[in-house]
Amino acid sequence: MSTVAIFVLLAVTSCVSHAHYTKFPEGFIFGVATAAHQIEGAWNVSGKSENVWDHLTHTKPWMVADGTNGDIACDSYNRYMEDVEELTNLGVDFYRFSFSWARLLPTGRIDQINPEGVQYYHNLLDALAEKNIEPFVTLFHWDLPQSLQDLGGFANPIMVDYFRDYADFCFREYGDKIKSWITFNEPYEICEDAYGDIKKAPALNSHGVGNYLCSHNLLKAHAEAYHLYNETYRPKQNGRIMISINSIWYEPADPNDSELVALAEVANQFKFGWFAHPIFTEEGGYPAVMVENVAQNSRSEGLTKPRLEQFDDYWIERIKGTSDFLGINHYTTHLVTGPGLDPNAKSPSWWNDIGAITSLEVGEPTASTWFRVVPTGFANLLRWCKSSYNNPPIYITENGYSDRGTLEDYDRIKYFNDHLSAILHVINDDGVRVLGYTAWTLMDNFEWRAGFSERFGFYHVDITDPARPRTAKLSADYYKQLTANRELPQDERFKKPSERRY
Ligand code: GBH
Repeated sequence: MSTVAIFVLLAVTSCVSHAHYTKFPEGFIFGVATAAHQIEGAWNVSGKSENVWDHLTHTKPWMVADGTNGDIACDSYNRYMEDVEELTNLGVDFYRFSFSWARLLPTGRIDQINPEGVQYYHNLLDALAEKNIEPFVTLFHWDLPQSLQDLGGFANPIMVDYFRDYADFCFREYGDKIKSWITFNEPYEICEDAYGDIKKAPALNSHGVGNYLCSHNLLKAHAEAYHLYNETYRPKQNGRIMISINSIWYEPADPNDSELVALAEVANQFKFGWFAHPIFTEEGGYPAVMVENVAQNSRSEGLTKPRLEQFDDYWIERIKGTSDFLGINHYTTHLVTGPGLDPNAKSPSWWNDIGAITSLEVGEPTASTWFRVVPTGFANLLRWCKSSYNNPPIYITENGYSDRGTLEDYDRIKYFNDHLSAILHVINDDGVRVLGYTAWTLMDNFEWRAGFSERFGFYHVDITDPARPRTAKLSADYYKQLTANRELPQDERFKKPSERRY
């Protein structure tokens, strides 16, 4: 073979293996997300009752890094027309936002409906319709009415009924305006961070116990809402309904170490599989390794029954297949470095039930301690979802980057670009069915226990000013160009000055 031929061959193969995709497929949709408690404010006006985040931030203000809370937040309750203007500027196809349960149903039950709260979401939906922005509505993004928490919240099986009633109300009231529903945002974060730990409200710290009670009831509540929609509302309203599961993706620190590879798989089953396996597999129920590990640990703790109860056949069948799409929230990847008990883990706990040591020593840091930038992990997660869950249709329902709020947010742009590029790769090279992408988030907002100290927005929000002025960051321009051309923006001005070619 001549030198020229070899050169051509190399060029072609390298082209194939490192293809640089920029264009999104026909029909791929782009959106942006927020959550009620993080943006609305108006925490105690117009009939809204107290939710678990109001309660936590008012009774234990020191639990939020900068002492802020959601009392006013971005004031979206009063300024939703500004939100819509920003969405219009970004050129998004859809807006993912959440309903505040305590604003719609102040008792948490359907015995009291708050007309002002109901009107608020109608106004927002109508304003979106006017701009041709499709709503994707999350029913539950962490802000449980405190009165239901006082009954045990998701640790109490009655929540299955209460959540179904709340969903029923929302489908009936808004179903002709909303074609895309998300039941729960990040069930892991609800159950593990809020019931099993103190990372989220109500911060119960019932490690290894409350977290598993929660998952049991939450999965049933999700399934009941799905069936209700599917049987009663879908025939008339013609929409779709899904769940959004967050992944911290676990990679083995050494991909050639088979023990670490197996352990990372266990960690992914505990993290993502905990909620995905019951819904998205043929087999249904919790992942086998989870059931086994918890049963074994529970026995050695002297318990008479496992801390994680198994679903019976009725519930296995009832929960299976209850999501039209796999909704994935993704931010970061952690490394599994070895077997053993994490010295910081409580006992018993979800962590100890996994039995792995992890590390964050990978990728560039962000403003959040839990968060490093690892786009390759995102691609691996998506391929794993394809193979683990029989190639489901996928929506990325959150993905975004935290800094301290700079307007020239080149690192955020790079994060979006690298993660969008990972999506194009897995679509084109691996046949993963990603249908849409949601950036987190429209504007800097109340980042839970981090308050306003970590900022994820396309728009900067000045929280020292009562008017909450919003200023577009450079990333807003980037996203606008992306949605306009449906391809990765090539403009040099989106690169750091030092990295520009001219
Ligand atoms: C999402 O959660 C949420 O859906 C969204 O509301 C949020 O604003 C966004 O991400 C950005 O964080 O106590 O330091 O260990 C993402 C997953 C999991 C991120 C728990 C923060 C714990 C922080 N979250 N995590 S820490």
